[in-house]
Amino acid sequence: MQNRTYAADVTAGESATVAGWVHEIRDLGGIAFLILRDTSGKLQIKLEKDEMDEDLVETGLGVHRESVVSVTGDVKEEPRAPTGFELVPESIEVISEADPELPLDPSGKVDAELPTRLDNRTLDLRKPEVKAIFEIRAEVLRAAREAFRDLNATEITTPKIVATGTEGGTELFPITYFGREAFMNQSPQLFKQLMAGSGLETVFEIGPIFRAEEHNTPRHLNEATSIDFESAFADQHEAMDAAEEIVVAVYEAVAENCEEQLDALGLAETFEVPAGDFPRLSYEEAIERVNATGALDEQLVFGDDLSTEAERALGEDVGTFYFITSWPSEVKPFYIMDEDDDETLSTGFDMMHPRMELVSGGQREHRHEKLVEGFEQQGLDPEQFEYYTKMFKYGMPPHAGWGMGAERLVMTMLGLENIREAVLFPRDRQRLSP
Ligand code: AMO
Repeated sequence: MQNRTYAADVTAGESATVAGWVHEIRDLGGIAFLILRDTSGKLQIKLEKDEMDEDLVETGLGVHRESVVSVTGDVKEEPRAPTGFELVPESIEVISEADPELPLDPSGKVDAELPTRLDNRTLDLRKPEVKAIFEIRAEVLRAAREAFRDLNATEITTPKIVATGTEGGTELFPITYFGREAFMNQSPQLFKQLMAGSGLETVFEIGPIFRAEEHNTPRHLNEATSIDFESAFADQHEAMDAAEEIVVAVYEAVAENCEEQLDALGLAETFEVPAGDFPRLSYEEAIERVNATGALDEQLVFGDDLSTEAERALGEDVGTFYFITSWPSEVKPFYIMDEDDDETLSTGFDMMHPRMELVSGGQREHRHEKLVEGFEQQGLDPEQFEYYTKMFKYGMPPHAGWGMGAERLVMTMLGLENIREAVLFPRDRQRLSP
């Protein structure tokens, strides 16, 4: 729209055309205020019943909340107005009239349940504290991309329609691909490894992953966004260093560039950038520590995965981001390499936020024979993965990497209760539209 000025950018003493939504109409009798809201903020529009053109006042007072209007007039300084400015209108044009029955109140005066919010995201994101989540999410992804560039990583995008799964444990979503069975990809795992063996060496991808998780929890989605990293000639320790760098970099960027958004979320005073040097506990140390907290009814033994309760107990005990390293080989997938001196232990690691797991990774098995053995041990048919294993015969360097859940990163960063709050249009057991 030509000549449009954002509400936050008006200058006293100048004429301006502003456009946005009718946030509120305050009718005080002889005088009334139309509060206009746009992406930058709000602006008070003054309507004086006896002084101004009757039609103009009627239009301003008659328009329903959340209608889209454009208003032209002179901007005046007005200390009593919420932003210190007020616009005295010469014309008001109603561009798109809103139904008086709104499914959700964007002014936030009436709270809405999450399902109602998710059904009406357009209206929901008119609230500053909800819009702030997605502005911060965008900053997280932007900063991650920038930090990957510092790690010399090239951004790749890999297929989401695939012939096989890779992440045992969660189910696949089958689809029909020209009459053949295919699946939605659970992880770019195999593709990113193939690229670590290519001339690119160090790669990253930010893209969707699909998991047919049966359970409905506040931390699982059926379509999530994975931030994936893979690097040739790296071991698990260097991969952990990279994960730590990315997390610190995105927190720093949010602290620096999202002051207004943190404020809208009530986090301006408490937001903390982690210092790095996250403790690295071995799996055995981790289970001993969980057992020592006494939080679990049953003691953990070697080979157990960490339940949600165990993760919570350990997170409270450690109190910062931390890694769990040297997981038992049997709980990690075929592509994770075992430790040199102990085949029962793997190079697999998880990075944890005190609330939950954010990252899984490890050094990869790059020796062809061992890799094929691993497939067989996991009950997978190596022939189906030949496109992948074959490349390990043509010069595959040692490599390591990880996957980080973008929604969990945002959720834990902002203290959101439910992961769905960090997704515009979440996919879960119930939700397929919008
Ligand atoms: P994993 O399956 O542990 O590892 O996933 C990595 C990270 O992705 C996020 N995540 C999810 N977030 C929300 N809902 C889900 N259903 C979901 N599933 C995963 C989590 C998790 O820590 N290929 C390996 C990574 C690697 O080794 O490089 C993998 O996918 O934050």
